[in-house]
Order: sequence, then C-alpha cells, then structure tokens
Amino acid sequence: MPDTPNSRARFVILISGQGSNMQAIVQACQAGRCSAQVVAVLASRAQTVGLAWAEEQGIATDVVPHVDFASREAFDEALAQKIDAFAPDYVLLAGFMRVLTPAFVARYSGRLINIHPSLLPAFPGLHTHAQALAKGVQSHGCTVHFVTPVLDHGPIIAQGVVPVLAKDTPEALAARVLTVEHQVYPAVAAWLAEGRVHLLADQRVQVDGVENRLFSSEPL
Ligand code: NHR
Ligand code: GAR
Repeated sequence: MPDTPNSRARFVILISGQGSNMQAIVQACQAGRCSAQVVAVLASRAQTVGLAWAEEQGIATDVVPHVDFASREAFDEALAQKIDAFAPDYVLLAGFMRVLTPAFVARYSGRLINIHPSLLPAFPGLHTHAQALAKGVQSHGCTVHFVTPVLDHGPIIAQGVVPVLAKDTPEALAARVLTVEHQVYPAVAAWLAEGRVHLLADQRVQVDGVENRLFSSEPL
C-alpha cells in the first residue's frame, strides 16, 4: 500500500503465457480505472506474447526461465531478487504456472495475489475447465485470492461466475471464464491500489465500501 496518499501503489505482475489478465490490469491503470502503476512484468518462460506487449507499453520486463534452475528454491530466490528490485507494494500472479515455495510466499505475505480459473474451493490445481465439465457443474468461473503456502486455498477477494453450457468444450468454457477474469482482476487491482482490501483475523477478506464481490459475465 502506498505510504503517502499521493504515491501510486506499485504492482509487479508475474506471467507464464499470453498475459491477457496482465493486459487487462495494465489497460485499467492506463485508463485511470486503477490508480496503481505496473512497474514490471516478469515471465517464467522466454518469448511469451505477454512480455512483448508489456515492452510495447514501456513497462520494464524480464524473464526468469524456470528451466534454468535446479530447484524450486533456487528459481524462487532468483525471481524474488528481480521482484525486489522494483520495490512493489503488491505482486500479482496472472496465469503464472509455477507453484511457489513457502519461503517465497512468506516473503510477500499479504501482498501476493493470484487469479485461479475456477470458483474455489472447487477445482484447485490444473485443468480446471475439464474438471468442471467432468463434474457436470452448471456454474463455473474464477477466483482472485491471497496466495498462501497451500495451493489455491488462500483467502478469497472476489469471484466471477459464468454458466456452463450443454455443448461446452474445455476450450469454450475457458474462453467464457477468461472474459469474466478480465472484469474481476482489474477491479481487485483498483481496490488494492486504493488500500481498501483487508485480511481479517479469521482469514476472510473485507473490501472497504464494496458490498458485492461477485462478478458475472454478460447474459448469453
Ligand atoms: N503458489 C502457492 N504457494 N500457492 C498458490 O495458491 C499458488 C502458487 C503458485 C501459482 C497459481 C495456480 C492456479 O491459479 C498459483 C497459485 C501452477 C500449478 C502447477 O501445478 C498449479 C496451480 C497454479 C499454478 N504448476 C506446475 C508446477 O510443477 C507446472 C505446470 C506447467 O508448467 O504447466 O509448478 O492455478
Ligand atoms: C487464465 O485463465 C488464468 O486464470 C489461468 O491461466 C489463464 C492465463 O491467461 N491461470 C492458471 O491456470 C494458473 N495455473 P492469461 O495469461 O491470458 O492471463
């Protein structure tokens, strides 16, 4: 959170792929819908589409290729060094595909946020859209949450819901979820930038002035 009322919150965004959530957050900041400044975009893989886009926006970028490191601890330490050089208030995972060690999570305790493509606590882990179709659920979506050492189990900040349709494939469902992700994550980014997101003692989240933290896609 900013130390003084006039300083903008600093975000570092971590990606592994196309980075469309990162783009949605950057665009919200550029349009004045989020008062933060995205100071760097870091990727765990080289040559991601998202990194090239961020560079075009004049944002600092770097790659920490996880394949170059012998252990998760070594990768996380290298990543943390790069992150800390930008002195962020918050570190946002946006399609970031590496599980982070407890030491990394502790280093950014209360400042590390993820977007997960399911309505947690349903379907943690990978292949969430295929998991949702296999269970026959009729609603699916995304969750923005604080990151804790237990994968996809941190306190929930906001969720976005979409319908599951009879003829859905994992790809079609993923695309529908992604559209609502692009609403939820920039909204949460704006709340974070304004210092309105609080982690309560019982591990639930409160957002000042926000009653409804459920977003939904346009009716289909
Ligand atoms: N780290 C911690 N400690 N806690 C969380 O909640 C985390 C996290 C790191 C990433 C994102 C998460 C998601 O939203 C996330 C949340 C990667 C995997 C995974 O198994 C699972 C969940 C998430 C991200 N990754 C494989 C691994 O071995 C690699 C998979 C691949 O490269 O395709 O790290 O879904
Ligand atoms: C998003 O759907 C995000 O929720 C998901 O990957 C996609 C990334 O899209 N994240 C994970 O699966 C994390 N394990 P993006 O790169 O275009 O933001």
